[in-house]
Amino acid sequence: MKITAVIPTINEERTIGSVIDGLKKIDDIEIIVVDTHSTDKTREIAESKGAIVINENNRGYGTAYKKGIENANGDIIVCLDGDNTYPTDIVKPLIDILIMDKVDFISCDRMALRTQHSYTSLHYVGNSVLNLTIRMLFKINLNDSQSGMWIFYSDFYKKMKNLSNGMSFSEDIKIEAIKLGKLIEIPIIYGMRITKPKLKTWHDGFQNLLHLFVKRVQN
Ligand SMILES: Nc1nc2c(ncn2[C@@H]2O[C@H](COP(=O)(O)OP(=O)(O)OP(=O)(O)O)[C@@H](O)[C@H]2O)c(=O)[nH]1
Ligand SMILES: [Mg+2]
Repeated sequence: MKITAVIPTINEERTIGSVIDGLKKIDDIEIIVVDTHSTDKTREIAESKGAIVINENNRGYGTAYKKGIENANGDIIVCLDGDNTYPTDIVKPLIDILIMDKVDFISCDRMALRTQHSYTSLHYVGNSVLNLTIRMLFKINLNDSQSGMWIFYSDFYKKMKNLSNGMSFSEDIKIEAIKLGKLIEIPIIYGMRITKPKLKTWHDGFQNLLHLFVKRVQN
């Protein structure tokens, strides 16, 4: 099966190279970097390492992922950040599990193995509130509703609707996956971000919370 990795980026020059190098340990992997207005060397580094770089002019984490996944040729898609916080070494075993366990979607869980070092108490509380809200509104149990590393079949993704263009894409894709098929969460070791996050913890956290209520009313 052909594998495509999709990585959204804005100014990730310090880390994008390591993420790509880690992913290249998988034979014949296609790596797509969807970049929005980086003013540093993110695009040049990604291209020099053999990734396909797509420019997306419109801001939005979800917008970037939609563009990247649309352009992917893989049967299986791997999604992760360009900040080198998610482990690339685990991608290969996760692909094996996706196939052997006959599931449609794997979401990586940062909570089970979390350390104070890489995942702050504020993030933990925020994530827990969002997990609880999802449980109440959609009757869905997730350990890490905000995780940004997933592995799934491209044909499965094509069935999904109602995916947000913003940071809420991350909760939307899991809710859709559970609605349409079988999702499992697998614990991973989350690393520390060494550069400035694009996420605005309070702003995006509340936005993601509000989004869940709007989604509940609309669906
Ligand atoms: N193309 C594109 N990439 C984005 C956008 N917003 C965020 N990203 C990238 O998406 C990934 C996730 O953003 P992060 O800032 O790491 O968000 P996060 O992981 O929730 O927050 P941290 O835990 O602080 O890292 C990173 O690789 C960003 O560079 C966007 O609007 N467009
Ligand atoms: Mg990140």
